[in-house]
Amino acid sequence: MNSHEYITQVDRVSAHNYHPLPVVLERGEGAWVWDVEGVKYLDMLSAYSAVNQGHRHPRIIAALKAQADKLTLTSRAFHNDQMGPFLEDLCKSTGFERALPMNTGAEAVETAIKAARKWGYKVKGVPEGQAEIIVCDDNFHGRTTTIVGFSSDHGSRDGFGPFTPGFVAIPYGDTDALAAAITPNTVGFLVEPIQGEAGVVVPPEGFFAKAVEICKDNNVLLINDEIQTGLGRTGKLFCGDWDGSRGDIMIVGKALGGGVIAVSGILSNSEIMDMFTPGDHGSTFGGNPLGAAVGRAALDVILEEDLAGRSNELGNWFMDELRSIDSPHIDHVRGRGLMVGLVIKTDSGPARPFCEGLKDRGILAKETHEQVIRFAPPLVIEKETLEWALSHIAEVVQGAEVAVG
Ligand code: IF1
Repeated sequence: MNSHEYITQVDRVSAHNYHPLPVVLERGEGAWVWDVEGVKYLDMLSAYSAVNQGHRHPRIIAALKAQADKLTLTSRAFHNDQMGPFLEDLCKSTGFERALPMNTGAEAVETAIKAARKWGYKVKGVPEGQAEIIVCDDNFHGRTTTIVGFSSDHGSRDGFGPFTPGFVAIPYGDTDALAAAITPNTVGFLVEPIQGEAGVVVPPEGFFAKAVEICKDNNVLLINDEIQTGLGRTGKLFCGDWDGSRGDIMIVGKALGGGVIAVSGILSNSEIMDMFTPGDHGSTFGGNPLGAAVGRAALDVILEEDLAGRSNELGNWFMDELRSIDSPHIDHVRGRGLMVGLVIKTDSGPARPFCEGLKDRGILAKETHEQVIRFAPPLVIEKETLEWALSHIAEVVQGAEVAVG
C-alpha cells in the first residue's frame, strides 16, 4: 500500500481524534525516519519528547531484545528481577527516595494526584473529601476524565463531563495568584516547568524559586510534571534543575521508555510514597520487566551520553540561529535546550502551512496552538543536521512557498 492508501485506511477504521501531517512512517534511526515510499525525513518532534535518545538507540534495543528473550510481564502480584534495579537507578540519578512505576504519562499524573490527596488527608489533616489541588491555565497533563476536567482547553474537555471536583486554576507563572489560591485544604500545586502544549511557554524568571517557597511555607506539595521537559530535553536532566524545583512529587514519562515502550512513574520521598498501601493503587503493566529493562537502558543513555549537556549547547545555538533569521512572519523564538517554539505572527496566518512546507522539504515538525511551530528533535541529533534543517527552516519561514492570507 502507498501512503495515501494507509491514510485512507486509518480514516475508515479508526476514530478521527487527530489531524496528523500526511506522512506514513515505516522506519527510524537516530534523528531520521523514512516513509513507506522510502522518503527520508528529519524528525523534529521526537514523539513529543518521547524519543530523546533517538529512534532505535542500539543500547536500548539491545536491552529490549535481551529482556524479551527472558521475561516480559508478571503483573505486580509477583516480584520480578528488573523493577528494583531500574527504580534504584532512577532514584539515584534523581535524588528521590522512592519511585512508583506506571506506563503512560496520564497514569502517572493520576498517581501523583492520588498521593497528594491521601497525604493531605493523612498527614496535613485536610477534612475528608475537601482536598484541593491548584493547576495552571493552559495546562496539559493528559487525557483522563479527571485530568481533562481541569484543562482550560475546550477541545480537550468539551463533551466529556461531568468532571472531578477539587481543582482550582491560576494563571501560569503568577506567584501572587498561587499564594492567593491556597486555602487550608490545598494539598498540591500541579505544574509543568515549561508548558508544552500551550506552545512552549517558559515561565517568568524566578517563578519556580518563589513557587517552591510558597508551597513550603503553606505545607503544599509541589507536583512537578516533567513528563515532556524531563530527561535532558531542556538542557538539564530535569527542567526543575534550572531553579532548584524538582518538586515534592516529580512525574516522569515519555523518554523514560526510550522511544520504545510506555514507561512512566512518580518520584517522591518515603513519607509521601508510604501513603500507598496494598490494594489502593496499581497497574497491570506498571513495573513490568520489559519496561523496566528498557527504562534502565533509556536512563543510562541519557546520563552516559550527556544528552542534557548536548541539548543545552545545541539548543542555545539553534535558538540563536532561529532568532537571526530575517523573516516578516516570525514573531519570536522561545524555549530551553532543544525544546523550542517558533511563534508565527498572527497576521501571517497559522503555523500549519509552514509545517506542511517543512514536510515537503524533509523536516517533520508539528504546530501547536495555531501560531507555534515546535522544534524538539532527538537529543542525539548532529550539529550538521541542525545546520541543514536551519537552512530549510529559514527558507520556509521566509515564506517562499507558503500562501499567506
Ligand atoms: C497526545 C500535547 C505534548 C504531557 C505532559 C502529561 C502528558 C503529556 C506535560 C500525558 C502528554 C502529549 C500527549 C500527546 C501529545 C503530547 C503533547 F501536545 F498534547 F500536549 F507533548 F505537548 N504531561 N503530552 O505533555 O502523557 O498520557 O500521553 O503518556 O497526542 O495526546 P501520556
